[in-house]
Amino acid sequence: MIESLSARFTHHEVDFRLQDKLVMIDMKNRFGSVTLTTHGATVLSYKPNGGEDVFWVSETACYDGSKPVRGGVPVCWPWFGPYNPEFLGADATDAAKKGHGVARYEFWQVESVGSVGDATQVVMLLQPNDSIKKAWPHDFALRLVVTLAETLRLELVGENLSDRDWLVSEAFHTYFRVANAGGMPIHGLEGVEYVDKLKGGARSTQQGLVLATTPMEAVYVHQDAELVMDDQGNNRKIVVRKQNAASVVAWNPGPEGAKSFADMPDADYARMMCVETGNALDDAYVLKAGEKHVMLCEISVR
Ligand code: TA6
Repeated sequence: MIESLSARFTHHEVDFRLQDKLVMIDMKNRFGSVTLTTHGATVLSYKPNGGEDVFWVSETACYDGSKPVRGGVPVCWPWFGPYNPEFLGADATDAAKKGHGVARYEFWQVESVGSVGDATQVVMLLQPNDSIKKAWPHDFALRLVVTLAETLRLELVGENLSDRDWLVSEAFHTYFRVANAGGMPIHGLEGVEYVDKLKGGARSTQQGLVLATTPMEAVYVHQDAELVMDDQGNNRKIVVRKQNAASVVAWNPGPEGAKSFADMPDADYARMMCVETGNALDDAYVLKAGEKHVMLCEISVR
């Protein structure tokens, strides 16, 4: 497996290796390094040159393919959150078992590896298989384009190759590694409408600067401004820019939530913060038959 990938996709800045049962793809150039796995096309590490990892990954994550690796940037598609029959699944019982869509549970193919100017780029491709068809019986092509340059660019390209329109919701479910989640300022959400999942879905408008709490679960909608996490303990600001992604989900499981996850150390809720960018709730959109949608998330550190 590793030998054939290395032979097919020879590039001086890209290596393949196994970690437990999962194929890892290491990208390294003058801007830094990135690691992703073919399982779920989940990016697990991003180290801007000489810096600390931007992403948190659980030390007790599963690397046998039995469940998504907890951490990094899980790809949620073609639905975000619990399955909703409105999303057009065939077998609701099967789809209901796949929280956050089908994509993060599947092994993706490497489609291409190359240089784009000074940047290194890997393109991952997911196409329907028997497991996917049970929950999502519509023809599609889903690509994740990972580009390592001065920033890390993630583009999720969803193509509706079926003959009917779909309602799609999606997200990069990004787990950021931070020194202290509780109280961390998150700039860019001031004045934005949000749904507070910890208050039964109550809707409010964000008054002033967001200071993260542990736990927290807030879905900000119709938002397109740049986000800045002030990761003071690591003496850095993590910047997230996005295109065609109108929602931001700020999630932290808190101490009780962390304890409920077998694949998360109990104390780690304090060292991670999910600031997810995508299209959820009000921002779900219709992807018409034959159309394509490109969602961009660009991450950098200053
Ligand atoms: O994005 C927040 C959330 O939907 C939470 O409700 C929690 O379920 C989290 O995602 C993690 O979900 P997972 O299925 O990866 O355990």
